[in-house]
Amino acid sequence: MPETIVVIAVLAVVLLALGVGLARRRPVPPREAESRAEERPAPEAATAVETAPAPVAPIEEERPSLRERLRKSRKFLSDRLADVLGADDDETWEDLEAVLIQADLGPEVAAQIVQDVRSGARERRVRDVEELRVLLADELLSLFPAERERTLSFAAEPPSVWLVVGVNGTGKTTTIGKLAADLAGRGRSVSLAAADTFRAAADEQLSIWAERTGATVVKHQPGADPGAVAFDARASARARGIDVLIVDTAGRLHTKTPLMDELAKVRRVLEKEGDVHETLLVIDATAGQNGLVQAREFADAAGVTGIVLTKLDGTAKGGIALTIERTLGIPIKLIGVGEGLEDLEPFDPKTFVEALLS
Ligand SMILES: Nc1nc2c(ncn2[C@@H]2O[C@H](COP(=O)(O)OP(=O)(O)OP(=O)(O)O)[C@@H](O)[C@H]2O)c(=O)[nH]1
Ligand SMILES: [Mg+2]
Repeated sequence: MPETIVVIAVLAVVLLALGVGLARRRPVPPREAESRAEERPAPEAATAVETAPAPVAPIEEERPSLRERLRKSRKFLSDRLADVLGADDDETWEDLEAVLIQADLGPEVAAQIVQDVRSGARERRVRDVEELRVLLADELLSLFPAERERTLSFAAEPPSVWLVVGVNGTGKTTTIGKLAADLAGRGRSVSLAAADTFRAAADEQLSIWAERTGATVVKHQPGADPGAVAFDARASARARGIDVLIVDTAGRLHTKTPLMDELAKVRRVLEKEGDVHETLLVIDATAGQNGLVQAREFADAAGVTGIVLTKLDGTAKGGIALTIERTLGIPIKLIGVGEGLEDLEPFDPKTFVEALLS
């Protein structure tokens, strides 16, 4: 009898979880103007294309809110703000500057913010910690221009081609999996190009994501030319009328010139047959100020159109987002807040700043 109750309880939890998984679909907002691609003959045999079964609704627990996921960053700032904003003396403001620098805002940006908040506080005779928090939130928000485009670009005529780049281990392949899941949920067909031919298990990892999301994978032999994989994947995507092709690339140090040249070549090869609609640079938020250096180098080599800031769930330092936007003017488009399929969020500056300071 107790076994029956346990079985019923387990079934109930599974059904509930399935219901939650199916009911919830979060946005990676598209900007789109598209039509179907003309049908072309299938690509030649050199390219291996794997087709995976249709996606299965994930079974998972109720997700914590973004605010909860940014708990570490939030706690870091808010704890210190309470200490710091007690008195209006030079030391207090220097302490606030130090807190912002610790949160990865970068010294120049932090100094500017503190100067502006301080003069704003004086003008408005603000004494209350809460009011100061609002002033600070406004200042931080002003670093993200409202007109900056944060949605992902789609081609007028499929396939849309998105190239994903970044240093080793930042979360490129995981982000691609999450993007594929989101697109599949919107009824888009997705193909993934395994242009990381450097690491032996890279294409297997991509194939696992493809299986989970119903995408196809185009791959060559290990060690093959990544440009050739990307080129074939584009041809294959067009021939098959795929909506979005996402190209995975090997992690590479932004300081290694030959590797950065290789990336520039992948892009050039892709562009032989049409536009690259997004070049997404994946940055690990825990890398701190190094993220700024990475962004600069990758932007030079591959023409980055947007940044995906990952692992924000695991760091006390979200400030690099503000520094990159302010210094390089490249929009943060998405944030990664966990390792699961659904842990990708569109970046919304207001929500982000509120989550950091609330
Ligand atoms: N906590 C957390 N972990 C993440 C996030 N994104 C990726 N990861 C983890 O980071 C690790 C590396 O992820 P990958 O997707 O393999 O990174 P990559 O950039 O493709 O790595 P290389 O191809 O080797 O350069 C994995 O353990 C992921 O689960 C995130 O938003 N939050
Ligand atoms: Mg990878």
